[in-house]
Order: sequence, then structure tokens, then C-alpha cells
Amino acid sequence: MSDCIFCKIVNKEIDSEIVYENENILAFKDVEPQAPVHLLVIPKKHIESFMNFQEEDDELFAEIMVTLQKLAKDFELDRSGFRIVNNCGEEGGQTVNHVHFHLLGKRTLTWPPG
Ligand code: IU
Repeated sequence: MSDCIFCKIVNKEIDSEIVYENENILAFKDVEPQAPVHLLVIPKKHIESFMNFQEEDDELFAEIMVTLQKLAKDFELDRSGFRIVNNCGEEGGQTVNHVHFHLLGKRTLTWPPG
């Protein structure tokens, strides 16, 4: 989508600190980190929100999960723990309408989310 900021990041029209990339997925550092490790994992394909994954995206969805697991390991979050967040829709706190999963770690995360 031409006016989507994350599509622009995917297309390298906007710089980002990429930490992982393959044919289908991009992972980069959040520009406003809420924890010492704060990554965003996104499909390269423009999917608006969690609720817009279709059956045809099953493999892509699984690949995103595997990538989150791999990055948790690569960033050494697997021992101490970490959090995966998807904000969906307005009341869910979604501000960028290109589905993304936050991976947060390297600090004690509180609950309710904080
Ligand atoms: P949210 O779940 O939609 O609220 O998360 C959007 C995130 O995208 C938020 O943490 C922003 O800091 C982050 N972000 C970014 O990393 N780079 C950008 O150019 C923009 C937002 I716009």
C-alpha cells in the first residue's frame, strides 16, 4: 500500500534498523522503544490487522511466530522472559494499520501491560 509507513519500511523508502529479513518477513527495531529490546515483526505483505489474516496466510502466520521465537533466542530473551504484543484496532491501541507483533524484553514487564 503506497501510503502505509510499514510498507515504505519494507520497500526501503524509509530507513529502519533491520534485525532480520527474509522473502516474506521483516523485523526491525521500534523507533520508540518501550524496553531495552523492542522489535517489530511484520509480514512484507500488507495485512491491515490481526483480524485480516486469511486462511491463505496460514504459512505466513506460522513463519511470523517462528521468527519471533528465533529473535527471542538471538536477542537472548529466552532465559529471562519476554513479551509478544499485538495491538488490534483502535481500542486495542493499534496506531499503524499494517499488522505487527512487538517483541519486548530485557526488563521486568508488568501486568496489566506496562
Ligand atoms: P502499535 O501497536 O500500532 O501502537 O505500534 C506501532 C509501533 O510502531 C509503535 O511502537 C511505534 O513506535 C512504532 N513505529 C516505528 O517503529 N517506526 C515508525 O516509523 C512508526 C511507528 I510511524
